[in-house]
Amino acid sequence: MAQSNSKGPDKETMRNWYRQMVLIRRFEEKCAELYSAGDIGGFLHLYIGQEAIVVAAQSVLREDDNIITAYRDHGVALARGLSTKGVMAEMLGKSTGVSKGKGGSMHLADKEKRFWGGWAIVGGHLPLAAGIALADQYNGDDRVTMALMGDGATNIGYFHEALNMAAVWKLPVVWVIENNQYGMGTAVTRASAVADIAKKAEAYGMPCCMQVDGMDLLELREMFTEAVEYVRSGEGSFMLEAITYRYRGHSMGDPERYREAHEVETRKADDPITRWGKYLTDKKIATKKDLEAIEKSAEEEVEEAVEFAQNSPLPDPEELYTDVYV
Ligand SMILES: Cc1ncc(C[n+]2csc(CCOP(=O)(O)OP(=O)(O)O)c2C)c(N)n1
Ligand SMILES: [Mg+2]
Repeated sequence: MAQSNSKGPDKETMRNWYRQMVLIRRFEEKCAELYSAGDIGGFLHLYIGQEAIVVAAQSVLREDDNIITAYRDHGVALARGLSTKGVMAEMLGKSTGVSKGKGGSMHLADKEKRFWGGWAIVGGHLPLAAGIALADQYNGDDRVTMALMGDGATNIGYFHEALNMAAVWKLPVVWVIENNQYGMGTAVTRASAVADIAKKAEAYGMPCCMQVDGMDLLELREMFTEAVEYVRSGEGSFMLEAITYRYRGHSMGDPERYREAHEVETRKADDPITRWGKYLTDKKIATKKDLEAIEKSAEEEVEEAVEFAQNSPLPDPEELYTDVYV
């Protein structure tokens, strides 16, 4: 998705970022409804509030770059350009889903788009990111690997092992911490010895201490641009921390006893979608009517995806024996 030129992004591209964020939001609101109705099973972790991060990240990546994330992965899949129908069908466990209905919410992936998943073990995908980057480095490809993770993942052994190897071998990875303030129900300040997570980069000799407002699309783009340029030039890894907030529970059914309702309400003033919409109208890049039309078209896309998913067949029982190692 090449979205900018030397003069900066054009108006259509900027409106498209709005559409991508709205699409993710509407998609997940619909998923919450379908989950409550029993149409989606397993776990469901919503990205609501964090949309600007992946849309900004994707806007500076090349189509052949790699991206990998944890279980809060619907936004990455949609921003990466996986079909809304295929992602929704996966949510419903249908054979037309991006993982043939066998992965579900936490295991979205697409090999052709170099979106390597969707991983449920906290931090478990970080050594994989290092391995993907090592393969590119070995083959002389100038691809960048972007690895997104939560704040909680930075307290896991995998994180420290992966960052150490990445630093020793100067692996081309952009490590993105999505600090949404909580790991399940534990506040960052209670779980991380250094709550200022961006500082952890220093321990591995990476540029320090890159922190960015994760609710601000333009600030994010600036930092991602710097990070991707640094990594692609062969300097090694770059770690950045995006300060964000999730408006919904950790997953569906989270009683949210660890925070007050007014905390969530207060944080809603920072909503990345409202902010970006305001920027577009203030700068006369879009009218309120344009934004409404974008919202309507995103809603229609989600409705069509639901219809497609509901009318799709379940995987054949024989599929239990395909795509397995042993
Ligand atoms: C190794 C491991 N330990 C514990 C869990 C249970 N668990 C699932 S999500 C989560 C919190 C992770 O928080 P964070 O990395 O901040 O990501 P967020 O959910 O906030 O996006 C935990 C502890 C797990 N999936 N894997
Ligand atoms: Mg978190």
